Amino acid sequence: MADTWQMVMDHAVAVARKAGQVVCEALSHDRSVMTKSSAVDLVTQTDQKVEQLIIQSVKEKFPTHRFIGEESVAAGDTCILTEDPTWIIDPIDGTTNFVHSFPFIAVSIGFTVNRQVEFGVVYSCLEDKMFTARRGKGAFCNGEPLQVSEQTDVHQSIIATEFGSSRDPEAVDRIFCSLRNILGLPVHGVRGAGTAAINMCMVASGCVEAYYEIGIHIWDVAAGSLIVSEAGGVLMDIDGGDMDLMSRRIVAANNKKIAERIVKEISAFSPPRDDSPPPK
Ligand code: LIP
Repeated sequence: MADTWQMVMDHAVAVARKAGQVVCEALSHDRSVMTKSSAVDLVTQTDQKVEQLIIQSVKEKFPTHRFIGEESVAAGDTCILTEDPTWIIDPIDGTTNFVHSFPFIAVSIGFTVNRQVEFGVVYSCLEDKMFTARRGKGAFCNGEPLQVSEQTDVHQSIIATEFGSSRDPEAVDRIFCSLRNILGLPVHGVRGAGTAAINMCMVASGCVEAYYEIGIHIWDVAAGSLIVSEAGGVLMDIDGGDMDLMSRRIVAANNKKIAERIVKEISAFSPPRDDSPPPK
């Protein structure tokens, strides 16, 4: 019997590539920039157009599937993960990069069944790198297998993180406290692509030992979480517990030793969960 989810994943890869082409074409036009949760939480008409392109193409082929899309949630859709087959979509991960033509921009599509990620697709469209993973079947970039770094010494590592889009003073203080702690271990370096999805693909590719961030959303990390684990990496919450896709906190690393070492240095805080009821 044909593998049901493989057929679905094949569609995800095709629509991610098409979406990436729309994003790249939009780079040569003026981008109308709007804001969401803060003056630095940006969105453009291209984000909205690409999300609708993906959703409409899926509805035609898989009419019973559900969606959690960044811009649909921003427009008021609920962010509740059920057991139903669900597409978790970030149409442009790295929207700020897109607005500024900073060359790391990804279309990220995660797919869950029974609340478990069955496949992840991250298309880094300016690099033309299609990162994919099926649960239990490995992770790949343009068809080549991915393997995390074998490094076990955090002092010989590169760590990725982001400053995020919160400018709340306490959150900013904690972000810089964590950054200072990790930089001072010392580590070889700290990097950030400006997109959670590509940061996680860099962990899966072995060029970064770990990525952590507080403030991300499920659509930023759902696809990348499977790509990391299928490349041999580990995922956990900022406090060392199990990763919770709705918690807005993540550590993705090449191995448990590096992950747990990073956790010790993070000044943790808890943004409102993605599945929290909207403020009244
Ligand atoms: C981005 C994330 C990134 C985070 C940014 C932003 P977006 O997603 O990928 O990790 O630091 O604040 O949330 O908004 O570009 O889809």
